Amino acid sequence: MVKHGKAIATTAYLGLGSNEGAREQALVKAIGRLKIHPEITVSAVSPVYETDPVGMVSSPFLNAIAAVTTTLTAQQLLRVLNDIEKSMGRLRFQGRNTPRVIDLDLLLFGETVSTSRRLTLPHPRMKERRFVLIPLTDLAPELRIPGEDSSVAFMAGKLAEKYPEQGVRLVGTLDQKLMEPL
Ligand code: PH2
Ligand code: MG
Ligand code: MG
Repeated sequence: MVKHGKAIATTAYLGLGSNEGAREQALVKAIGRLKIHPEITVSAVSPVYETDPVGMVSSPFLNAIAAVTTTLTAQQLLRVLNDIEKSMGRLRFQGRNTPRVIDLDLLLFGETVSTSRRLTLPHPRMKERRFVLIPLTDLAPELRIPGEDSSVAFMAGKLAEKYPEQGVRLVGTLDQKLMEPL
């Protein structure tokens, strides 16, 4: 977005998931593709967790969260995420909740609250997902999701009681792998 010649940067949080193939490599590759985008800066990447599938039957996921700043609009950023998914072999026609080499979800875009056919912000299911709120807490414990009264750290704690079946196990960080050439 360009206003009066100055680019306005927004902080966005992205959910990364993989439950098929070389899962960790897929996360690293996706982050690499975000990093090389001229209008996206990856400011932080959470630790990686292995998580039990929620709402689908599959082998476990690896999940992480990336914080980015971007001068793109939310719609443009979503388009970039979908393009990266496609470039990494994600097949859209397989439909919702099928195994995927990479899933990139736009969770939060600044304070934006919106409902459109293609994009709902904040992400409508993030509040019910330990695999989202736990890594998000690692990055920004005091963050408040627009429309919520409590911090993501507090909400993540509540989910442990509500959904004990949503197993989330810390694997480690991608720091070393993210420094290697693409
Ligand atoms: N993504 C889904 C549905 N279920 N479960 C886990 N553990 N991790 C995910 O990333 C995930 C899921 C839809 O995108
Ligand atoms: Mg998803
Ligand atoms: Mg998705």
